[in-house]
Amino acid sequence: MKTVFSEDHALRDAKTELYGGELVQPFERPSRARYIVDRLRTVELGPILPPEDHGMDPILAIHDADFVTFLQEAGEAWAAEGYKGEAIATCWPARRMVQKCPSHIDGKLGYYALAAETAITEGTWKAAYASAQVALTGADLVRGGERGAFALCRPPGHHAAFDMFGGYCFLNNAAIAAQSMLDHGAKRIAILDVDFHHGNGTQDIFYTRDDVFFASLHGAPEEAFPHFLGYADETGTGAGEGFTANYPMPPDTPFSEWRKALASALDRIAKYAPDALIVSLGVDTFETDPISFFKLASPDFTTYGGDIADLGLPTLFVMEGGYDIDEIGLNTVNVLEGFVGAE
Ligand code: OKP
Ligand code: ZN
Repeated sequence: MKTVFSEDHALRDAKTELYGGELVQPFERPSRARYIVDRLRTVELGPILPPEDHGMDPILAIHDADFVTFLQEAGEAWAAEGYKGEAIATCWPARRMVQKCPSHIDGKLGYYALAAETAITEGTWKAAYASAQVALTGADLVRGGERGAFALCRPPGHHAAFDMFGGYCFLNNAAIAAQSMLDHGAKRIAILDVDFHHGNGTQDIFYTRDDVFFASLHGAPEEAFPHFLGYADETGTGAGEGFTANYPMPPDTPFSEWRKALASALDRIAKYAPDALIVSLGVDTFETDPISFFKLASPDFTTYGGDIADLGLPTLFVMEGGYDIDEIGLNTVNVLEGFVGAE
């Protein structure tokens, strides 16, 4: 299987994340990608290719232009304010307040942020742009006839919506890849989100549409970030009614239970009969992930890679989360090896 990867990911290197009331080293850090690349090389999964530049159009096909401009300029505007730390949101247009974008950087951050943990820093835009290009190049590979491909995206994307960033995400790489496939002739695309966290951004982007089926397996919103989306009764609206499927699960969910939810999601996807599948691949379902609460073991990742392969669809894996960094290479590549081994 081919991997697409950009060294520009390393430009996303925030020093701080607001966590537990402290500013800590971000869980989402450059070494995550390095460990995955190391493992890809160790098992010789296949060539690792740089992305091709697809420009801004496919990004603007998914995201609000003013939001994208904000992402490009926020770091600078924050520094110009004379603030000493990294740019984080501290106020929001909450219930019964005006949903209008202010001009001050503090207001802009609150307007476009869905959470406060994610700082925008100097190199963030360049890394997010490269990450989207990695996903687009992966989409090209699958469109060009590859049975499977791996877009090693970093930063991740599934929390990013039309005009919101947060949860370590800025641009929605999986959504950008899906739209690119549709714009090149696909009729229907399915997105399967197996990251521990609900893919709120992806769901929101396609919620009213019937040309993208979205299924997510995740920690229940009562207990897990992003807390305000991902309930089982969210199934789509308008033309999109019935084209979203959510599988929220409680703390300590073991692989046996998780796999039942996967089987149900795969069954729904098979019935949808998409032209291709995009997997939002997060391995934070791992039993020792520091910020998550499912109980998958390393061999389980191989097993479910095989389950996904059994669908028989052209499949693009797009990297999302996973924070037990010592094991992130093993767990991620296990999924890909499970997929390849079942072909
Ligand atoms: C990004 B991805 C837990 C706080 C969670 C944000 C997590 C973002 C996850 N106490 N903070 O989906 O892996
Ligand atoms: Zn996650």
